[in-house]
Amino acid sequence: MNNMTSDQFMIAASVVVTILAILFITNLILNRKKSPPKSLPKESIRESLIELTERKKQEVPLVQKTHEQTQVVAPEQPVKVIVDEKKWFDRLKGGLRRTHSQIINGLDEFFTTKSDKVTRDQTLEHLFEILIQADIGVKTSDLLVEKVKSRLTKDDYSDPNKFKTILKEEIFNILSSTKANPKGEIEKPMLSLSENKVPHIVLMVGVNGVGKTTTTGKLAYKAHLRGQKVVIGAADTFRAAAIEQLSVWADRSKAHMIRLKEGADPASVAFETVKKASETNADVCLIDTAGRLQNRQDLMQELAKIGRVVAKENPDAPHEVLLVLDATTGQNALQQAKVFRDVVNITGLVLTKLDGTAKGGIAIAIAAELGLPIRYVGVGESVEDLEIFEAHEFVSALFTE
Ligand SMILES: Nc1nc2c(ncn2[C@@H]2O[C@H](COP(=O)(O)OP(=O)(O)O)[C@@H](O)[C@H]2O)c(=O)[nH]1
Ligand SMILES: [Mg+2]
Repeated sequence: MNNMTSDQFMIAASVVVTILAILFITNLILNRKKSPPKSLPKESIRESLIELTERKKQEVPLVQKTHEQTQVVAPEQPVKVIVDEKKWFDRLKGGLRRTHSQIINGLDEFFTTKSDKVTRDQTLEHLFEILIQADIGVKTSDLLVEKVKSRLTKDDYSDPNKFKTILKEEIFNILSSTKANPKGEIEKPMLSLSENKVPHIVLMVGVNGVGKTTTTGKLAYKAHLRGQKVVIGAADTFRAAAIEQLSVWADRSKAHMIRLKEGADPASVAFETVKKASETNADVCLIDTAGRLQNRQDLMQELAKIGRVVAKENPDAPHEVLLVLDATTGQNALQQAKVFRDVVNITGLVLTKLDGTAKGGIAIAIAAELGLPIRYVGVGESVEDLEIFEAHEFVSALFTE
């Protein structure tokens, strides 16, 4: 009896332990299902994104502090000229691949994984986050979200294609609203030169490393291919290597290049260049300037001086002042544009290195916030990787699979 009781006790104890274990495991599973997704509250995501965007603006110095800190391409690095037959649209599309992925794949992913419980406001909030991550900036992302919201019907909220179509149209509207330069002229820079504008004088400005010299070289080569006579000025006199880098392009473009010794006054180079262009009836005159200046005051003085001496030789000049911006610096490029705009009369922008970034949305922020026309976009180092910016082409390349 005693034995029986002991066995029964053992059986009862194991049953109790098993039941407790089952209850414990079930409780664990239920709790996990009930617990909310590990995400920040809505406001906090938005705030942290805004804070991150603001912080990034400050990451890259506006102007380089010292010349030793700078990285300029080595002159011995071969200049890529003709690579293959790939059409410009494919190059642009390839260059924008990462930005495309950021925006379009981001939207697709959201729509395929979102549950029915996601509200319309949450959907719009998610769109905002995607736009911010593509460096469209807080102001322009808000603007786009508002536009999208005002055009969507209730049923559209579960249709990613509706979002994409409206977004594409609104981005196109922003990018195409900056067509004319401040003088309202030169729709196609350097292609539609009028008789009284010859030589067409272009000043290239921007901080160090953004791609000024490369762009000057590419523009010179393109002008040469069109049969135009080009004179180039190496007004970045900080380093002999920078002058050599430009001379490689000048040789390829059969262009005459004005160079003075390292450390010479950049304004003297600019003056000689414009003079030479006039004397030799050149069609195009490109002046490459330095980006590594100590501070805003230096920048202002140097660019103002260059402007003055150029105007002395030709009162209409410079006909174009192209500010070169590196798309990989995102929001900082916007800051640079604001500073240069205060210093010099920028007529257009060149946005380089779109191939190296998922933040190509900066093009949209720049167009929306500054209203300055983007003249050229660069998607690589070879000459075919730079072309005239066309809003419809850019938007198609960005949205096409
Ligand atoms: N990936 C890529 N690199 C570029 C582009 N444009 C210029 N670069 C590179 O950026 C670096 C700096 O260019 P550089 O013309 O010397 O800049 P600068 O200091 O403004 O004159 C060089 O290595 C260029 O080859 C572009 O559109 N895409
Ligand atoms: Mg340079």
